[in-house]
Amino acid sequence: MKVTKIMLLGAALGMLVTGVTHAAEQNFKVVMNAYDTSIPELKVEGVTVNNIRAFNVLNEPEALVVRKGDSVKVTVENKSPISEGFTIDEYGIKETIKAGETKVISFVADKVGAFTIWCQLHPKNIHLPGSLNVIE
Ligand SMILES: [Cu+2]
Repeated sequence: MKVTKIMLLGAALGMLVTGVTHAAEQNFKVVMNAYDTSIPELKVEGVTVNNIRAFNVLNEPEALVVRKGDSVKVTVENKSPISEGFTIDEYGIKETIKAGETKVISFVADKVGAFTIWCQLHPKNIHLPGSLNVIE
């Protein structure tokens, strides 16, 4: 009983060490979701404004964490009703994904740091930015 536990622990540690020492392949699925923020009626200082249509877009998950040297594959599905962008300046990535489409974006994480994933088509207060975190 005790020997089995020690062997299992040894195997788990071995897997951990393997994960740290070898560059891995990292696969992510990111879904761009639109959240309705429409306001049917708004009264401001006696003025009534009707039917303000708006939405926010979120990349889910927002943060991707990888290790330096990893081969990264991000499958991005756009569930927003309009085209959305996926840009990481420091990695030279700038993609446009049409409504309902899915794109696969691949790169090697050769630069360490925290990089903004943002949409080049919309303001950052509407399409909220995410991050790519590449650690040593
Ligand atoms: Cu966008």
